[in-house]
Amino acid sequence: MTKALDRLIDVDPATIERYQNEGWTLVTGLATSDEIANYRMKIAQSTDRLAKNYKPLEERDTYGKAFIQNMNLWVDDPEVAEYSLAKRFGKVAADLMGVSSVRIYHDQALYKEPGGGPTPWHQDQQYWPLDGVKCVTMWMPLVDITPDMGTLKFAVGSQTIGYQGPLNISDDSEAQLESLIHSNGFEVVQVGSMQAGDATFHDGWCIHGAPGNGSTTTTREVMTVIFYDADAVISQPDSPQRENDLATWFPGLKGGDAAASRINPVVYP
Ligand SMILES: O=C(O)CCC(=O)C(=O)O
Repeated sequence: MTKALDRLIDVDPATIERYQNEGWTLVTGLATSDEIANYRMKIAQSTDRLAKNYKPLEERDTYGKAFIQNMNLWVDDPEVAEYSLAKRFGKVAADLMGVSSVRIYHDQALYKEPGGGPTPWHQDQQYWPLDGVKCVTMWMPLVDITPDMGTLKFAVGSQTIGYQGPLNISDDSEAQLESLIHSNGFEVVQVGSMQAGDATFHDGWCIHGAPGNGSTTTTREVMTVIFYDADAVISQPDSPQRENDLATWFPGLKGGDAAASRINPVVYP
């Protein structure tokens, strides 16, 4: 029997070209509402199990206000693993990056609570000891969302400028990257309303962020999965965040090793 989410879809060449030029793209209807209904519940249960004690929103810093973040849910629950390791998602990631095979780096649930703050501008790959490696983040809402609940915004084409230094998500990354976006003349686009099961994909270097969640009642429930070229080699970590990620997501490995620990299985093909 075919496993859930193993039905593959083809990405049209225009979408691949847009992703490669602009650093991001939207794929509508990547998962059906029936598929999402099941995994949404499993992801919420796993999020509850992994959740730490959160302070009230007003007592958190800018990063803490942006979302409740829980990582590697697929290791916590075999049904979430069906979702995060789904061939359907892995194939889209491989097609967009133009590689034959991808591994998972990690998944993460990002719940922006009602009244939750904006997500400052940042580049994902500055956290990862994967310099020079093709990486992509899939970002999928598990409920229908409108832009004022915090759909992503992207600085179009900003992946072309690569690493801009170790700038963690913070007021600093917001200020520095905002000024860089202006000086480079990058157009900023925000994704419109999305249905549960639609997904955006963004390049590891594409500068992105999100507004706060203006809803007073509804959490922006999002699940993300990060994929990278399965043949990648780990780069020498050159910042505390990359040291930390190396120990967390490539346990037992070091710079120069194949980026293939026991928690980075090949997802596609
Ligand atoms: O969900 C958000 O607000 C930000 C997500 C993000 O930056 C990412 O998935 O790379």
